[in-house]
Amino acid sequence: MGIDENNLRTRTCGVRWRAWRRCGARACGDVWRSIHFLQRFFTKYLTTTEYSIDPARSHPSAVRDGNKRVQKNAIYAMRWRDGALAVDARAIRKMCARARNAVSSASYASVTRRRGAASMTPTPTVILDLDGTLINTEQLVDEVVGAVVRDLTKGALATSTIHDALERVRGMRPMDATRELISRLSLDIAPEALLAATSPLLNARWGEVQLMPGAMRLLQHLQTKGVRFGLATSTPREYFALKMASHTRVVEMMSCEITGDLVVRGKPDPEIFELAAKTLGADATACVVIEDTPVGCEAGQSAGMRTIAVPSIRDRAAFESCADAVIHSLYDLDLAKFGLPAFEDWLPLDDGSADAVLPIAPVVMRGPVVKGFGRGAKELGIPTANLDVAALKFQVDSLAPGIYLGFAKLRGEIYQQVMSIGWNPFFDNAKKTIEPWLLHDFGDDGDFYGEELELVVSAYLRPEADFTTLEALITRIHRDAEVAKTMLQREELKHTVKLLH
Ligand code: ADP
Ligand code: RBF
Ligand code: MG
Repeated sequence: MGIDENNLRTRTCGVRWRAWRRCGARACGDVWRSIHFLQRFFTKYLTTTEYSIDPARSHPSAVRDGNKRVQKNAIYAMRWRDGALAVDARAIRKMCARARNAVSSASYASVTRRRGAASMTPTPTVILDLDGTLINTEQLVDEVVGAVVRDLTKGALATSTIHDALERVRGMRPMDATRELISRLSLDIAPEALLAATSPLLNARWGEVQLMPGAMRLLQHLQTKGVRFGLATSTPREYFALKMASHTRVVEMMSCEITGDLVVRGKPDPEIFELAAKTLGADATACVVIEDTPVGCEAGQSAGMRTIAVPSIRDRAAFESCADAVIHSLYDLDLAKFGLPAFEDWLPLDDGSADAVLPIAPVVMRGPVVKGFGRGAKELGIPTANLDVAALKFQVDSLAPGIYLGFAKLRGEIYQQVMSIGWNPFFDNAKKTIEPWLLHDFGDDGDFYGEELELVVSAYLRPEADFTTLEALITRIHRDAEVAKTMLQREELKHTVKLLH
């Protein structure tokens, strides 16, 4: 048997149920909107074990029988998503106020799962890694620790050997990583001594690190949808404060922050994720871990959790056995695949295709047009007016590698542009490039090397991809340009042109 419907109606809902009717069904006026209203209500405010209305299941009978039936379906829906539920009066009042009519009285009520009730899937809890996942520390670590190791070995090791070893130890606690690095590179130094050399240098620079692209969007989305989330980071508490000094908002949003010093064994041991789940009151099977390293994914997997990898290392194959999904950046998270509420900020193209673009906080970059690899126009028939990545490091780091659209200003004129930022996997470039294709035929005036070019990057389109043939790459870039031309006319993106000087 599921939840006793009458009991639920009187005890849990009572006055509030009438308020739902008033605010939801009646105030909203139609069946669909009332379903969505209730859905929002459940996902937003019933936070202990998240319940939600399934519109797909509610809809047919709802349409047939009208609003009364919709409300009944809400109850059924709760039964489908059974679990322990606590409704907090403040949240209900807030919800009702938002829906215009404040509820006159609401008291704390709870519905407890009954024996034998159908087992339901609660909305998962999300456990996030910090370094390389939410904050961009990895380049800094490679730069600082790499330099110390080079000094130590007096140039005996190739830069790529050091870099590979650093990638392998990513995700571990500082002392664990230092030990492992010494062992991998056969360094002649005690771990304590190496750590004493690197940590003051890093501590002096943690303040520089930016949030990873898409990190704040993800956290805000989870918060809005009432999904619980917390941190499980190998960073010890003393570094944590330094790293987060300019990102206090991120810390405030977390329901828990488990730092590396709180566990006996660090990642890849599952202990840190087990402790995070316990602190969040979640079952391991209901947890989704987001990680950038194989070490972290292994830890999550060993804890019995599902894992999403957003690799900060080049070797994507290293995640094959330990991640349930390997994505390119946080922009590409498919939350629905993990039973989480999907992002709602993608703008679909409305042309029957599945294409969509993701508006982002616009990024402006300007500088002289520099030489690239010299193949855009020649090999692809697609010239790209490259900007200097080194001079635009801050802007480039605030964007995930990928394909974007926006506007360009050149010689006082505005153009639409579609661009790639990254390594061009088809050509396997070793160097990151910024490559905007201005959507205009310049004819004989088409040489602007050294001239000042200003760009606004307004929306994300897709990750960089590899292709089996050059033709496939060219076809895809032409499609990107069509998408850009259409979407840049939309009000949601058009206004970003004003950011150009
Ligand atoms: P590179 O590898 O040096 O960037 P490309 O083959 O990509 O060379 O050609 C880019 C150059 O082509 C630009 O720097 C610019 O001078 C010229 N160009 C002509 N038309 C365009 C256009 N529509 N968009 C971008 N660059 C263009
Ligand atoms: N290169 C890739 O290797 N993969 C891509 O998916 C890709 N997409 C692109 C999309 C656009 C809109 C543009 C302008 C370029 C893209 N490129 C991509 C980069 C292309 O390989 C590069 O511009 C040329 O090699 C010239 O350096
Ligand atoms: Mg170019």
